[in-house]
Order: sequence, then C-alpha cells, then structure tokens
Amino acid sequence: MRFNVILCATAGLAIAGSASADVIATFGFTDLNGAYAPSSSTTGTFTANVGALTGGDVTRISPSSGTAEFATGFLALATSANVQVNLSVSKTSATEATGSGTLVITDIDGDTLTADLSGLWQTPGFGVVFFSGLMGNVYFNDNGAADGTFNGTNGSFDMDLPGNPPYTGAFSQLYIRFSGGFFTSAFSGQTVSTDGQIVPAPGALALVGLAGLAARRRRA
Ligand SMILES: [Ca+2]
Ligand SMILES: [Ca+2]
Repeated sequence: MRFNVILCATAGLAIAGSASADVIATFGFTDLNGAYAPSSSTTGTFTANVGALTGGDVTRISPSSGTAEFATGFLALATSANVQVNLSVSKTSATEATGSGTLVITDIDGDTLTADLSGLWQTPGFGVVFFSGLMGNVYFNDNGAADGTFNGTNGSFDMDLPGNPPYTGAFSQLYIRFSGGFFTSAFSGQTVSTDGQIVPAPGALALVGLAGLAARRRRA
C-alpha cells in the first residue's frame, strides 16, 4: 500500500517535470507600436510593429538555454531585427472580437520566428484590451546565410530546437487605451506588450484540448 502511494507520487512528479519541460522557447516584447485600421463598424486590421522604445527577448529554454536579447531602442541600430504582429478584428459583441493573423520576429541577420495566431480579443472595460490565443505553424527559419543561430542585439541561441517543427504554443497581448472604446475607430502609436510560449507539436496543448473535450463529454 505504502509502496503504491510512493510509486504514484513519483509518477506524478515525473509527469509534472515533463510538463514544465515541454516549453522549449519563450518571447516577450514591450512598447511595440500598435495601430488599428477599421474596414467596417465591426471589422478591421490590428498591427503592432517596432517603435523607438521597443525591447524584449526570445529565449530558448530546453534542452540547453540561450537568450537573444533585443535591447530597448534596437530600432535605432538599423539591423534586420524586427517584430510584426498582424491580427484581424471581427467584433462579436461590444466587448469581444475574434482575431487571427501572423507573428514574425526577425533576428539581427534576417532569420525569423514565424507563427499563425488565432484567438479572442476581450475588454473588461476601462480601455483595457487583451488578445489571447494559440500559435500554430511555429517555425524558426534560417534565412540567408545558414548560421543556424537566432541572434539578438545581445546574445543568441541554436535554432535546432528539440522535437519536429511546426511547433505550437500560446500568445497574449495587452494594451490600454482610455479613449475610443473597443475598436470603434482608427488609432496608431498605441503602446502594446506581447509575449508567448512555444511547445513541440502535437504537445501538451493538443492534450489539454482532448482532456477538455473528454470532460465535456463526461458532463453531458
Ligand atoms: Ca541565417
Ligand atoms: Ca542568425
């Protein structure tokens, strides 16, 4: 009996350990330059691009770690380094919209991290707007000279991550805009922060989806 309990506890720890090790890379950027161009009263296109104060990093976690740091103000260094978020906005209510699009993060010599984005825009009020969603088709692309390395303005890591791409992951984004409501008119120059976590496909996120489905079936 006691042996079984210990065995179960050990198995639980092993699962917990492998779950946290599933995240192979992360990224985060602050002070991106956000803009919105409406195409109708309920639809439009949101973009976030590098501004004068943008900074952040892309970090490889597993199995060896390394960080490509994009120093605050890296735009002025005039390298290939770039961050581009492009998301559709399709309002389903006064406080919610669906969105899909793309993310491209470019290192200083032109290599890219690319992902498809799909998720939900939401506002709890007070001008606070969140986008949360999933990333699919996540690739590290070794463009131009084959250096195999994702280079920040400081630091770098080997792009040969574990598992087979495309990877998947999760993406979130935030801005606060006191005036103008929830995608009611065009804006630009809006400070935006964004971050994400990348896992090997068809990793933990697919399992979470299946578990959710099973739970719903049990309740039904
Ligand atoms: Ca390259
Ligand atoms: Ca590179």
